[in-house]
Amino acid sequence: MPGLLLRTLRGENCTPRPLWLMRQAGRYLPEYRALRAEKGGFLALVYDSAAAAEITLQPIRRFGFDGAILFSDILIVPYAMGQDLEFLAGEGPRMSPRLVDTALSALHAVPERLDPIYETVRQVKALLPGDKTLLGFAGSPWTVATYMVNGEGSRDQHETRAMAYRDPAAFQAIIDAIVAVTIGYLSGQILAGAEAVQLFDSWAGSLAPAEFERWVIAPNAAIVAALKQRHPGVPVIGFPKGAGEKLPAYAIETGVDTLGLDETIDPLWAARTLPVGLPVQGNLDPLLLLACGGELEKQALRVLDAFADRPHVFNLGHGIGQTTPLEHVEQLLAVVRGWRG
Ligand code: 1CP
Repeated sequence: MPGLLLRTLRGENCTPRPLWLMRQAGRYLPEYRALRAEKGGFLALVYDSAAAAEITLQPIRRFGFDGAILFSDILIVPYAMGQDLEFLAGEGPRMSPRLVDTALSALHAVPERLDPIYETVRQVKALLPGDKTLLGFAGSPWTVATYMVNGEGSRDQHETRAMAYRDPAAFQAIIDAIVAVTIGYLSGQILAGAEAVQLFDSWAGSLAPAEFERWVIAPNAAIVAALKQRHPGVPVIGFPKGAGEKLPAYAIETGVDTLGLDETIDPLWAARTLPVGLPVQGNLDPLLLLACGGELEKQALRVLDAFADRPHVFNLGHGIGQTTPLEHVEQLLAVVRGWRG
């Protein structure tokens, strides 16, 4: 029988609630820091399939989470589209050439850069217990485009939003190219063993409503439709961070199976407003895992109670903080595992 997480993503209201944490494989884990120190930089880890598979499995072994998310990054797609990619310690990703000043057609695609990621998926799948769900992922086109255009992260995605207004045809071509590669990439992950996939749209919140329709909803809808055709029955989780009041339109128009909610969303508002029966994922503030104590339990229960009437995957509203004490994760697990509705 499929595990709790996969059943929930398929629309079953399961108790206890399945849980996993965004960025669950990473620097808050001593076993991750040890392997990273041994192997070198982040990209070296991603491209060492055995190491990446081990890192994917570390949080499952330690905490027994219901989902294992592939250890990789959303920027592997632009890397395969021909941009150079580096992760600078303490500063984050740098990509070149930047599409703000170089045409998309100047890039030479290197699709082989996706192959080691599929190998990681195969290795994890071979080792993962059958009641755990293997999650693949990709960035959503808008979020990936913000890095491709600007060459690095930015506070308000200024360069990319400006380009989309200034030259919508050129920007549409970038989005269309990312959509095409992302469909192939997620499909490849599914063929290699991913049982569900998540689309991370971390910067969806920076767009005005008409731009949100065009650059967030439309490309995600295209990806979901293509995946549904190729892999019916494989759930897609959409996580449009910062989408706020645009969430119902996003859920209905993209056709995602499960909607990821960030911590700025009031769970009671979401429970009232989102389509009846739509599975949701989220949305505890990751900062509460630093604070711990009574407030952690109270807020986790508030999230759990709010979504009692629909399928719910417990998660954070965004990635777990690097300095999170492991005991606090244990405390959260006990609260979620103990909840019976
Ligand atoms: O120094 C290190 O150890 C590298 C830090 C790191 C890690 C652990 C980066 C660099 N990426 C990752 C892994 C990662 N990234 C995963 C692995 C699986 C897991 O969740 O455990 C996933 C799903 C991502 C997704 C990702 N990468 C997103 C979307 C989610 C989010 O956090 O908003 C984004 C925006 C990125 C880009 C990226 N990669 C890395 C950094 C530091 C960033 C952010 C850059 C910025 O601030 O703009």
